[in-house]
Amino acid sequence: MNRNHAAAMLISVAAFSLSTSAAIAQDSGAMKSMPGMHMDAGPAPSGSAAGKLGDLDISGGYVRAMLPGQPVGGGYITIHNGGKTDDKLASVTSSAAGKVELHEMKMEGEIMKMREIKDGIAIPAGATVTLAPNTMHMMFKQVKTPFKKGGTVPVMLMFDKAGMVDLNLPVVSAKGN
Ligand SMILES: [Cu+2]
Repeated sequence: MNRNHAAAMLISVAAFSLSTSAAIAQDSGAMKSMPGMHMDAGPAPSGSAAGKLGDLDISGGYVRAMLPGQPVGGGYITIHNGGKTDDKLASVTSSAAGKVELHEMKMEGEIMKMREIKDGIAIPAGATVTLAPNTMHMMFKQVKTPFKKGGTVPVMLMFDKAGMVDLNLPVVSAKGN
């Protein structure tokens, strides 16, 4: 894992606590059948965003530059839950996009398909969950200004237990470096 602690300067942590939903425990099996979840997609590019929120260590956050005509942007991040309680990445918002969805890639026959993960991404106690090319990603829709290499994209990650955290994700090349 490539962690750049200089990137931590970009981060502010908001320590709000969200009320706990009774439904969380039932939802944690959502990612069980993800074939690509443990695929090694290589290290995150240098300069990627990192932060800490309660028991969660966040690292490797970045988005890819958008190619001309590309309607949506993709973002990636790694979340480690060092605590004893399961958590869940419930949603992501960004002032740079009308909405941000959580997506997973899945092989259907020989075709890689993308679909929305509607009930959030489980971050079990002790686990490290990586959103990386070919597994899962943040999908930015209704992007206001196409992501350009060298820029940053602000996001707010909302977790069921840990609360929310603001990160500025650096924009790397469309190829991911
Ligand atoms: Cu997608």
